[in-house]
Amino acid sequence: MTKIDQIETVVVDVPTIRGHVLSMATMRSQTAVLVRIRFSDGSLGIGEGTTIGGLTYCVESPESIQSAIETYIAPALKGKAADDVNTAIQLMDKVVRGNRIAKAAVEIALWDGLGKRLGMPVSQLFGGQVHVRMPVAWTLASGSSETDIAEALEMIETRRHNIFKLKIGKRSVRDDVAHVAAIKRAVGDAGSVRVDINQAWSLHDARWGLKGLQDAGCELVEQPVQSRYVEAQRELTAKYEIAVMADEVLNGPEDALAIASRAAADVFAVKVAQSGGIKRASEVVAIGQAAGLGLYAGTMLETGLGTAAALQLFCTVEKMSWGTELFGPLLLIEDILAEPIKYNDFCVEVPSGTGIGVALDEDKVAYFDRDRSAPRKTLEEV
Ligand code: MUC
Ligand code: MG
Repeated sequence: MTKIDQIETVVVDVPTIRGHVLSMATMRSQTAVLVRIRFSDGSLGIGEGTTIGGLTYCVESPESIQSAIETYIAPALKGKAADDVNTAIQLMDKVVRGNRIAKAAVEIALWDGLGKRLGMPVSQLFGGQVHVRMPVAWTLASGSSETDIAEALEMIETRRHNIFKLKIGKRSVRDDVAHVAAIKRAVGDAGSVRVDINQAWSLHDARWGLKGLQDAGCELVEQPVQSRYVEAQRELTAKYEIAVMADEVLNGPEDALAIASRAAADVFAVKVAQSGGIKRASEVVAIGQAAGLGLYAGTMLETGLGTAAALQLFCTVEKMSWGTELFGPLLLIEDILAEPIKYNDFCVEVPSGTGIGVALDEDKVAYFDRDRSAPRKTLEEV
C-alpha cells in the first residue's frame, strides 16, 4: 500500500504586475503556500493554499495556513494510505476545525498524487472533462478609471479577456458607480462588466449602488454586503434585476445550502480554497445546480498551481453559466510553473497532463521562497 510519507510547505511571495486595489487592501504581491507530499512509492503530489491581502480577506493568513498544515495536518496524515483521499479529508475535518484553505492545499496534493499514480488527470477522478477551454474574466483594479479603461481595451484588442470584474467599494458609492459607468461606456457591447464589492457596502449603500450599477449596464454584483448579513443580501437579490453573486459568505457546502435555501444569491462564486478543497467545491457546485443558481469559477488569485487544480474540477461541470476568473498567474510578474497555463481567445485552457496537469519550476519556487537562504539570483538567471 502506498503511504503518505512526508508533507512539506513553502511560502512564496510573488510581486504582482501592478498594484491590485481592493476595497479591503491593496496588493503589490501575492503570497502562496505550496505543498509537496512525498509518497512511499516515490511519487509526488503538489498543492496550493492561497488567500488575499494577509488577514484582510478572511480568517486564514499564509502563516496560519502553513502552521495548520505543518503542526496539525501533516502529523495526522503521515503514514496513512495515499490513495484514500476521502479518508484523509475526513481525518483533516476531525483534527482541524475550519482552516479550509490549509485543508484544500493538502487535498489538492493528494488528488494530484493519486492522478499521477493512476496516469490520469484529476478531472477523470471527478467523472471526466466536458470542457477543454473555459471563458476567463480579468479583474480591473488599478485604482484609476483611465488605466482600467486602457487595460480593458487592450484585453479586448488582443482577445485575452472580454469579461471584466471591477473591484469597487473603497470610494463613495456615487464615485464607484460613475467609475463603472465610464468603463462600461468605453467597452460597450464588446465586454461584460461586473463588480466585486468584497463586503464593503452597508445595506443602504447597496440599495443605491445596485440601482446605479444596473442602470449603467453592469451585469453582476459580487458580495455587496458583509457575509453575516444574509438577510440583507436576500433582500438585494429579490429587489434588483442585476445578478447578486455570493463569495465570502460561501465557505463550503453548508453555507451553500444556507444561501440557496434563503435565496440570498443568484450566482455562486465557487472557490476550491474557500470551499475546503476540490471535493467540497464539487459539493458547492452540486448544491448550486440543484437550486437552479448560476455558477462561476472563482479564484483566490492563486499561482498556476492552484489555478490548474481549479480547472480540473470546473472542466467537469456541465454549465458554468458566468464563466471563470481563473487568471491568477497573469497577475504575477512571473508564474512558478514549468509550463505556463495557456490563455487565448478569451479563454483559459485546461492543462492536459496527469494529476492536476502541471509541474513546478523549482528554480522559480526557490527564487520567490520567503525563507530562501541562498543568495538571490536575478530573475533572468533563474
Ligand atoms: C475575490 O474577492 O473574488 C478574485 C479576483 C480578484 O481580483 O480578487 C479576487 C478575490
Ligand atoms: Mg469576490
